[in-house]
Amino acid sequence: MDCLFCKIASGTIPVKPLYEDETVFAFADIHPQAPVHVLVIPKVHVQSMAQAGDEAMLGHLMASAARVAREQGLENGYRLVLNTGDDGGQTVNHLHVHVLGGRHMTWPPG
Ligand code: IU
Repeated sequence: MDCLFCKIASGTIPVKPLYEDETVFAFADIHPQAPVHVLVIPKVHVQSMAQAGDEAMLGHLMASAARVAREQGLENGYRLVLNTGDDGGQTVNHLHVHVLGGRHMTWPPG
């Protein structure tokens, strides 16, 4: 499958891991929107939350995002974002959690 994030997760495209275990991979976003901007992805290909049915995988993905936030020193808070589909602003069709922090976030999102 021609999926950029699958290639990153498998090491076909070498990217420095900020966290990695058997099922997830975390790396710095190439266009950071905050002082800390990390993407946490499942190693298995899932297009988006709309296709995600594996609750154990989703639970581990979210726990890993919180772990990354902790390890990045975001003790003052952070934002987790899962853009889903066209209206959600998703541009890469491999499920990913944005971990954003290091500045105060505003609401509503754009
Ligand atoms: P989105 O939620 O699908 O819009 O987020 C995709 C993110 O992937 C976005 O923040 C990009 O900057 C990021 N990204 C990346 O880190 N490396 C890449 O090679 C590509 C996109 I293409």
